[in-house]
Amino acid sequence: MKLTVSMITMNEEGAVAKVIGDIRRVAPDAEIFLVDSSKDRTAEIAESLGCRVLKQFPPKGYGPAMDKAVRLANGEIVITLDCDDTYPVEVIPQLVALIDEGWDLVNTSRVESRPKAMPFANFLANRVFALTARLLHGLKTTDVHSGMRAYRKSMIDAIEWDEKGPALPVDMIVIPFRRGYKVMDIAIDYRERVGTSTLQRWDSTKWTFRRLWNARKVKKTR
Ligand SMILES: Nc1nc2c(ncn2[C@@H]2O[C@H](COP(=O)(O)OP(=O)(O)OP(=O)(O)O)[C@@H](O)[C@H]2O)c(=O)[nH]1
Ligand SMILES: [Mg+2]
Repeated sequence: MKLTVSMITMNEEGAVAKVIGDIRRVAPDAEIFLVDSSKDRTAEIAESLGCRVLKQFPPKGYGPAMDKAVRLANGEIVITLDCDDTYPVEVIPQLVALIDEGWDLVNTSRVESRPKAMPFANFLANRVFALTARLLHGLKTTDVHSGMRAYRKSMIDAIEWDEKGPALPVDMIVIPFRRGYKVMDIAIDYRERVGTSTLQRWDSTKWTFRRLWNARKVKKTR
């Protein structure tokens, strides 16, 4: 199996069928894998469309779901994205090509310029988080919270993080970078969400800085 597209889902029945259809159009041979913590029909819809679904209920939060979504993928490449129709699935082939070229992690940045679909405060916060990552770790990125990334699976298998607590996407990019893996950004468009956001601003901000700070302890091998 070459590619897995993994999504974590909580009550995304309004978006899930469209997102799966969009993925299939650009990556017909990919495994589509969902870690689902929904009360609604998200899992049934995904299964009826031929996706693999792992049920995680009651919900454990973003981190424990995302950890399973990447670790239990069968593909040699794992691409993550939110199941809310915000991310451009058309870039999936480009992400795969970049991993094939030798990058270990290709991050997509929503905030190269400010997207209309993102409130200014969120845009600013994202740029400050990314700047902190650059100052503390030397990581050249503009977005440490993107939900859309491609990972080489063998790299995921070699890396550990604490999946409990918010803001796991920070560790999922900073730790591989510190460990010497090849990490790059591409810019993408970011669209208006279908359904309601689960983002908890304060908790996410606090945990973002905590994770950025604590990652200094990860031995630098670059
Ligand atoms: N399985 C699982 N999925 C979750 C959980 N919390 C959020 N999700 C999913 O994770 C993805 C990202 O959540 P969003 O609500 O879009 O949060 P966000 O992307 O940080 O914020 P915005 O997109 O800006 O609203 C979505 O597909 C959600 O359905 C959870 O506890 N368990
Ligand atoms: Mg989202």
